[in-house]
Formats: sequence, C-alpha cells, structure tokens
Amino acid sequence: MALPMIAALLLSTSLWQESVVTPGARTPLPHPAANAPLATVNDNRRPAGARVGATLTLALDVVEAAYQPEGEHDPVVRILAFAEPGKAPSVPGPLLRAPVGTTVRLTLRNRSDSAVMIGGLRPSMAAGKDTVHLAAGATREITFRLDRVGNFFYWAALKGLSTFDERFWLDSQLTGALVVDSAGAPSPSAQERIWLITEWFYQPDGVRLFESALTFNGKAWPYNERLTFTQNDSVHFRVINAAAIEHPLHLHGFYFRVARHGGVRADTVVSPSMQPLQNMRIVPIGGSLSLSFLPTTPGNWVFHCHFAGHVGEIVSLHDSPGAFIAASDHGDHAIPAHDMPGGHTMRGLVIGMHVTPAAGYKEPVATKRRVVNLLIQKRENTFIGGQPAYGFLLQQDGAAAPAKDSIQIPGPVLELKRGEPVRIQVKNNLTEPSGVHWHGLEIESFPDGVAGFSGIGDKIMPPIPPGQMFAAEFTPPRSGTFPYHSHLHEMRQIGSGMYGAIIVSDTPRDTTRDHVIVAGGGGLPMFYKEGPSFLLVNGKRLPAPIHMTAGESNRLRIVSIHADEVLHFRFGTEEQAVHWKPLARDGADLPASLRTPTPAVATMGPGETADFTYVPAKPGTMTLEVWIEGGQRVVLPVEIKARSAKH
Ligand SMILES: [Cu+2]
Repeated sequence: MALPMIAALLLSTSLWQESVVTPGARTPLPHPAANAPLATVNDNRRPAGARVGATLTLALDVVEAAYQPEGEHDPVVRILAFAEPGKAPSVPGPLLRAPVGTTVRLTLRNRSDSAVMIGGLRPSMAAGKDTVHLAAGATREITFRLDRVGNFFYWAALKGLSTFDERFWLDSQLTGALVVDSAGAPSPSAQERIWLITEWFYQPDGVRLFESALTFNGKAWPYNERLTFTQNDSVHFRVINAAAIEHPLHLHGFYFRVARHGGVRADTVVSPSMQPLQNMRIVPIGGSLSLSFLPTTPGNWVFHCHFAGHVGEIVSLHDSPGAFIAASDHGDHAIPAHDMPGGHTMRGLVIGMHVTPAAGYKEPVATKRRVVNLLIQKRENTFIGGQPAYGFLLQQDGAAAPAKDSIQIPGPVLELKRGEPVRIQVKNNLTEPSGVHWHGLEIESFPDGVAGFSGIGDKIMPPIPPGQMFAAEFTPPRSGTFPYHSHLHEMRQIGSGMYGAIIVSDTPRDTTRDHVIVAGGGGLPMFYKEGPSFLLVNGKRLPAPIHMTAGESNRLRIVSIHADEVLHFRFGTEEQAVHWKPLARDGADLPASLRTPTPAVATMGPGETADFTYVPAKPGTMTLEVWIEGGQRVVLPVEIKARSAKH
C-alpha cells in the first residue's frame, strides 16, 4: 500500500465520492519556531561520538529545529531533531556506528518542550523494554553494549507513543541510523552508503488533505546529493526504513544482491548461494536491506522507490496544494506538473548516480538493428470517472498508422531476441510529454528512459514531446521477463495503462506452454470508492483463461506493474495453493538453490517479475488469483485439458 496509513483508510470512505477540492486551497504548514536552527542533512558517513578502545561515548540532544526537505526556495517546516551538543541538529540524526561488542555511554538530553520516548537503541532487547522516557528538560545517561550485528535505527516519539511507526510530522525526523559492524570488519569503503528513509507527514485538516515529504537521508529528489562512482566500482547500500510505510526499491541498469535484510529490530544474513540477482526489493516498515552491485555501464542511473506516489508530487511540499486531492478531483486527471528544466518530474525517494567510464570504455555500436515501432496512445472516457486510458500499441512496418484512440492494455508483449540490436521507435501520441523505461534491461543509460536524467555527459535523454518520436537503441543481453512502462508522471501515465511485458528469448517461445501474465492498474486510485486501487490482470477484471495440458511443463511469466501497489498472487485450486518451481526473478535466472518447489504464492512489488514452471498432474480448472491487500481478487482461470491420445 503506497499511501500513508491514514490516507489509505480514507480511500475507502465516502469522502472520496465527493472529492471536490479546489487545487490551490492550501492550509499553512507548521512553521518552525523563530530561533530554531535549520537541520543539516546528514549523509551518514561519519559516526558520531568518540570511540576509545571498546567504548563509544556520545551525547544526543532532542531539540526544536527547522527542516527543509527540498530546495532552498521550498517550504521550511517545524520538527524536533537530534543534535550532538554544540552542533547543528541533523536529519537523519547522528549516525551511531561501532563494532559489535562496543559499550556505548550515551547521554540523552531533552531540550524541547515536549516529553519524548526514545527507543531502538538496544535491538536485542524486547521492544517494550527498550524505551527511555525523557521529560522536557530532562537528562538521562544510559550504558549498553552493542551485541547484535546489523542495520538498525534509533528513534524518539512524542510521549505516549511507544512505537516509531505512529509518528507524523513533529517527531517524524527523530531518527538516526544504528549500524553495528561485525568484529574485525574493514572500515567502510568510499562506495558504501547508508540510506535512512523518513517521512514528514502532516494533515492540516486532520481528515483529508495531507502534506508529505519522503526522503533518503533527509533530502528529497531532485535536491539531494548525486553520487559519483567509477564503472565497476563495488557499491554497497545499507537501506533502513524508519517510515511507517514499505517501499519497493528499484535499481536501474544493474542487478544487486541482498546480503542482509531485516524487519523491525531484526537483521538476517543471507548466504551467497541464496542471493538471487534482483533489481526490485521491498524494504519493510522498520526494516533494512544491505545490498551490493557493480555499476558495469557508465552514465546516469537512478535507485528509487517504485510506488508512483513516492516519486511524485504527493510526497513533495513544493507548491503542492493538497497534492493528493488535487491529483484526484478532475476528470482530466491532471496532476499538476512542475517539471524541472531538464524535464524529469520525479520527487521524493530517488537517488541519482553518475557512473564515470573506466579507462578504455567504448559505447557499443551496431550496424544493423531490428526496428520496432511503438506508439503511445490515449483513449478518452475509458475508466471509472470518465478517466482516459493511456497505452502502447505496435505499428507494423509499412502498415498504416492505427486509429488515434486505439489502445492496448497491457501494452503488446515486446518479443526481443537476446543479443539482437533493436531500435524501438517510441512515438508519443499523447498531449503531454512521456518517456519509456525498459525496466531491468542491462543496457546503456541514454535509452534507459528517465527523461531528463538518463544518458552520459551532455547526451541526456529528453522527454518525448507530444507528436514526437524517440529512438531507444539497445541490445538486450539476457533472456528473461521484464516490464516496460512510462517513467514520466508515473502516477498518471503508468496508472492509466502505460505498461507491458518484454520477453527476451534465445529461441522462439512456444506460447501454448509459455504464459505471460501482466497485472497492473486501470485508472487512478482516487477514482475508486470501493477500497484499494483498481487492478487489471492481462487488461481485464475478468481475464480470459489460459490453457495447459496435463503432464506438460508450463512456464508462467508474471509481471507485477501496478503504478502504486504491491500485488499478491496465489495459484491453485479453491482448497489449496499448488507447488510451482521458481525459475527466474526480475528477468534473471535463479541460482540452483532457489529453484526448489515452493507453495504457489507470491508478493511482488511494482516492476517485479517472476517466472515459475508448473506441470499440471490432471485435467481440471485451477485459478491464478491476484489482489491488492484489502481489495477484491481478480481471478484468472487456468484450464487444464487431458493429454491427447496421439501424444
Ligand atoms: Cu516508497
């Protein structure tokens, strides 16, 4: 669920049936106190305190602060923040990092006017015991031993709250990373970064409108730091989610492996043989990921949350008059766009990286490319509330242009051959700019599809203006299942149907046994009153059956590409889920140790793909059910016929 908890609940209330709020009616944001210092951005590279031998001594104050999560001309809001005495408060709070076994002598001082509860410092304790009450003006000293390796965070909340995930705006940034290294671990490399996710969430009228800022390390895209790596550097990200909502994180251009992951106060090591290649991973509420990758191709790349809402205006304070309602209330479903001069429209949870070429790098060239003509189309009045549908369509070589309003949802399956250079000519027939991302393909940066950012040096991919064409030239290097989708105005464009599947193969597919299932949205969430967003499977609420033959091995290629929702899948009979065999994830074949039969249930973030094989034992009907948490199930019938006698 990509919306903050309260907003998600509201979606199911009748308030949404009369969403007539004039954009521009904006309640003032809470101003910081006149003398409150501006919180600095903490890049989590320098541990706080002084470590002598096996003892770390540090002090943390809770203070009033001012917070500017976006640009220098954007709103400054009121928060409480952590500060080391004598230093400016920071967001996130000071980094607490030391090897396991270190004794921490911590002085906590509350210099704010509010009593707070501090927790998370001792992850090996029971959660209920690991809290420290601190009245306004009070000081406490605590001593504890770091006895568990992993990526954690400490937090403070206004008194009365005993968990980190019920904080809203004033106490939302009272969070710092707590990283406990294993004994003898080498000091972190320059390519290691710690990312702490926090959300500042404010509901001016307490009911409907909300304002929100969602950041990695306190600063939102495009105002946050750009990272620079050299091609083939070994990059390590530790991601810690202190926000009250999960995030499906996606890396462009490269696969990563997750070596550690955790939920609240937990951190688990994953053995190398159990680490799939992946480019999408959900970091749960209060959880963490430790992931590594090699940026093998130079250029500009992004690592971002794949909930459209978390990279859009909804999580921006920048000129966003009640962003969510404004996004919802008009039949033309225009989310106000404040495009950057460069063209990209993202906000919030995005990290940008520049990868500089290693010596001797040459961009690959191809003399001959297969040409694919892909149209971006729009059809008015298609979804509930009179919303238009956006979608893709193929135009065959030499064929006349299809009708302007013809559309296909999901988009046509793009069948590509591994190693065959293609030139996908994307013609934008919308009345607004667009851009297409070939999600998960390990290709050059320029065709990658993040308009205004993808590319290298001065060669940056532009947004495709209405009526114009952009040629994405690349050679898919790996066979597998991938999504393609818009990467501009993601909530509106992906949410209105701009998504489809790419199948890269070595040999032609036998489509009688190789089934593509694309689950995505059909219109913007705010138009649906019955609960969570609308869900389509293969473009339908009542999808057409797929067919299998008993005794034959079938491949199911599942693409989860709802703009703003995690999807759940279950395959089986009414009584029970069957077992299927996982084959690939995010387009990459799984290691042998992960290819063991498992119950046929899956939870997949937006942009995630998974391939399974299944051999039906006997004729009959089964179902693949797909749903959004709390929503109605979409049922795809799977009809299994008997093997014919001549086999
Ligand atoms: Cu997110």
